[in-house]
Amino acid sequence: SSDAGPDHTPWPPAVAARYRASGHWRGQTFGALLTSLAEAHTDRTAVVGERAGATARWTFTELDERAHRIAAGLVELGVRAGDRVVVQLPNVPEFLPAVFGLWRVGAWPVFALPAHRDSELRHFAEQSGAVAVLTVGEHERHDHAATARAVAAGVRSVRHVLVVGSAEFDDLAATAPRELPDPDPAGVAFLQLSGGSTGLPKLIPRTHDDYLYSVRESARICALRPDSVYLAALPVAHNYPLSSPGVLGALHAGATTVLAPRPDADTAFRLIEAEGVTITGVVPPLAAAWVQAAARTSRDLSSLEVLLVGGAKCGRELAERIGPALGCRLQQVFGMAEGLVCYTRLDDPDELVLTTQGRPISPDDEIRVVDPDNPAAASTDEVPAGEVGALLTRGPYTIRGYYRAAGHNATAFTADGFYRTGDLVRRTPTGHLEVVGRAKEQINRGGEKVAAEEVENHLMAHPGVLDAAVVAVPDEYLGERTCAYVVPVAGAAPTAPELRRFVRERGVAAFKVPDLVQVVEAFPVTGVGKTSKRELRVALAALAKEG
Ligand code: J2J
Repeated sequence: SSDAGPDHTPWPPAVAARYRASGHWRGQTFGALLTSLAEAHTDRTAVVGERAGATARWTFTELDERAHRIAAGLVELGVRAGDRVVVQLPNVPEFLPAVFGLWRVGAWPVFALPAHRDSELRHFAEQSGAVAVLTVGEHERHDHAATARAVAAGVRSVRHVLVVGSAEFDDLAATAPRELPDPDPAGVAFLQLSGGSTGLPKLIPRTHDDYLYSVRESARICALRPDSVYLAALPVAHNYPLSSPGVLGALHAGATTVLAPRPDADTAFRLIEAEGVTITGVVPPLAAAWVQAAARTSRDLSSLEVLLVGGAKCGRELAERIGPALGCRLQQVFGMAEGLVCYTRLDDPDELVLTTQGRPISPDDEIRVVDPDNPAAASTDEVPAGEVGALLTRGPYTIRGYYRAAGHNATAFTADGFYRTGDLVRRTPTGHLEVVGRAKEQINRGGEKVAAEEVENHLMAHPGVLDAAVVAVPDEYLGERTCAYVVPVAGAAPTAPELRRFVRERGVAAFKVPDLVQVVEAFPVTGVGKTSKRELRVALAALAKEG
């Protein structure tokens, strides 16, 4: 790509010094953290998870030991500090020792989601220059190992495919532990994925120092204690169940993490009852499904104290039903893999908990609500207090730039280092944020993010498609779904099912396949001749009215 420039953008040295002086950044790596957790919590249960019909129940000591062995095995394989490894693991217990093993080596996990397919994994491997892909075999009727091998065959840097559950992986995980130098805590620890709005997902470089700060504070804000039990219901590689407070917050507190193989109410309620789960996090559609299921469940959910809801807007109606239906406290969370995470506090007045998406983790999270009509607004272009504007942020755990994306960074960040979140918010006098909309070209499909341009590019690869525009349609269950407007080339007549199949067969996550397809003769245009997505949304709303 044209994105020449430094691989990533560190915080300015004076700012970094400030974050260290205030105790946010403590110079600890994830590997060192696990060592100290194992010393403090030895025989307490760290992780409970299921794979291939068997339940694993590992103590902190066992988790630490497994991570040491995997680290040694990776080194013997030739994986080195600074190498990138695409990790595509569903909620299997091996996720934790494998990721901590990589961290001990100083290798960087690149966190793919289980839903990602060939085209996304290839992009992550290419963009990061990954040396290996770590995955599972068959999962939810998809052969992940085969996908990983296809990626390895197509991307030169990829030398190894490691499959959890295979004899090779078992051997690697049985390697004798060895001393390894601790990586630089100020250095990159892993690459997260952006929800994206342009083209393919961007990679987000997070450091040990910055991420551990957000994890530590999240655990405190969510009141995690050693006797807490956190249920990871969502795919654990995602930033939310990983760190808000997520499995890392639970580990940090010496609590137990339970990995749900699936997020449905049957599975989750079974685990809540069996493991005495005290806290978990879901997206709004899942919260709605759990609320419904709770009315007729025979499971005992009385251990549940807190339900986090975030990833997409939780409307007031749903928010009000959660406490009564599930017998727990609602905690809203508004976060992003780029950094900033906001929580309603457990002792906030109900009104704030029901109507806002929380306030930032850190007193040093800087928030600016700026002119929403100017995509290039500076951090000084603030709207009057209490009005809606575009959210900009910078702080001790928000990145200053995407990985290997200098060109994109020029518009995604302000000159003074604020990240343009693309979210439209209003700020209350208490400093809480209410998310009221979005200025970015992204569809939020019940928490799963779809970059309009990525799907448009897939559609435009079809020989019968001249132009494509993907927009959000309001949806009662998911909040939003995707609608692809398509202009055919002269003489072609691609049908909706054909186009949906075409996108799916290009190897993309199922949630990116357009829910609706409308074939039209031309797009409405704006004054300067650009496709008017606003008018397309209006047209869709009219269509929906006609029923
Ligand atoms: C409205 N929009 C929200 C909310 C995220 C914790 C929780 C969520 C994420 C996440 C995360 C929202 N109401 N409560 O990383 O650590 C939308 C916004 C935001 C984008 C980020 C975490 N919570 N959103 O969802 O990187 O548009 O992270 O900018 O996937 O999700 O998406 P993502």
